[in-house]
Amino acid sequence: MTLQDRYESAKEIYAKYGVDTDAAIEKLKDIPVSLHCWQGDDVTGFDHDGPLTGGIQTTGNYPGKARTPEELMMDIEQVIINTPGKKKLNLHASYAIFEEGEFVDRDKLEPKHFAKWVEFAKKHNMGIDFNPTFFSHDKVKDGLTLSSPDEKTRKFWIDHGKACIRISEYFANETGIPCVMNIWTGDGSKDIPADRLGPRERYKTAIEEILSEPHDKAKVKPCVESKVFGIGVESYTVGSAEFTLSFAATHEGCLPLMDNGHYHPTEVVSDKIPALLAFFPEIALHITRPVRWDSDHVVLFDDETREMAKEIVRSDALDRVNMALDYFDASINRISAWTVGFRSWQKALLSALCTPNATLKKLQDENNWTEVMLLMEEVKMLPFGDVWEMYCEKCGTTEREWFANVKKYEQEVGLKRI
Ligand SMILES: [Mn+2]
Repeated sequence: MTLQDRYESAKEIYAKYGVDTDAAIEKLKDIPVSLHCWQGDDVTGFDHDGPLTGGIQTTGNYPGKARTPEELMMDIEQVIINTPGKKKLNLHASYAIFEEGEFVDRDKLEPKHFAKWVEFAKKHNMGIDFNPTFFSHDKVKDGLTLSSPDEKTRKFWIDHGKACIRISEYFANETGIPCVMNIWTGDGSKDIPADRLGPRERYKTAIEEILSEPHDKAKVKPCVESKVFGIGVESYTVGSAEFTLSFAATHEGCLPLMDNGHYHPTEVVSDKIPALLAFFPEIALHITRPVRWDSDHVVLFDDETREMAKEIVRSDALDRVNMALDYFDASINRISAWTVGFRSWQKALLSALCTPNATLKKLQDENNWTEVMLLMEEVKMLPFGDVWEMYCEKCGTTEREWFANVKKYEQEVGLKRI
């Protein structure tokens, strides 16, 4: 049986449930998902030699890590080839590219330091999202940046944030696509603080100062990302969930960003998505897979990933949720990790688009929970794999052969990086 035959059969089965698989495929093709550059080099970047700090950690030492901008771009191209779906490129400020012998600190970064990334993004028809990098730097003082009691430290990081606003606007101007700029810091303390309010008041003022940098709100979309705790920052996080959510709610144009690794293990972001959509015109997500903590495992096509995608689709909010991946695994082939994660989120979205959402909603409103359960279970057994394979083919990639490409690239390129 050819893929076309299998797809036609699947399409007929889905149609009986009121699902138009052709329409689902066409729709998903145009939905951008932001691909994070930092899976390729374990969040190292190009502007410093020190270790990764800020309460985050990569584990593993698989060979083939990208060491230069050129290598990282080559690797990203492999991910592009191996994955279906529209992409944006997600950069951290620490991935600035300097000319030979040139260096400026993060507070002095300029658009020109990202010109090569713009060229790369244009080559692949991608918009760019951006992140100031408030970690892995010697000006993180006593674990604090924007909330530091030291004015000089705070100013350095505020200036970094402002520089990033200017760079974000440059990305939007160059690509013609708005830039989502996310503010996350690992600010907090290992042990019980004596003052929880002071750092938060300083953090609030500092973010306000960053956002005071003139920018076109249609081009730059600033976000604030919360976190529950980090390694070495177990007792107190300045930018907690309540802090960032309240900040976004009270500052027009600022979006709340939820990272599903940044909550208590029994909390689910899938339930939080519609809660925020009831209030915010737009929200942002970092999609990851926490295993007991914010471990940033590779995203899989698992229950909570699917549930998050379902909530976005059911809420008819694909154009209101800025979706970005955020994970890094150094223990397995990095390009495979990148590819599996991106494909998993695509699968979750396509699967959500192939769910009889209108029927399920109607049953719920009629208080017919018996059939809600039955239909939800029934839908799980529909021939989704055939629809997925057709989607991959229509996007010019394959379900079955991509790993052969990864293995070949590893032999020819990755393993030679010693
Ligand atoms: Mn994140």
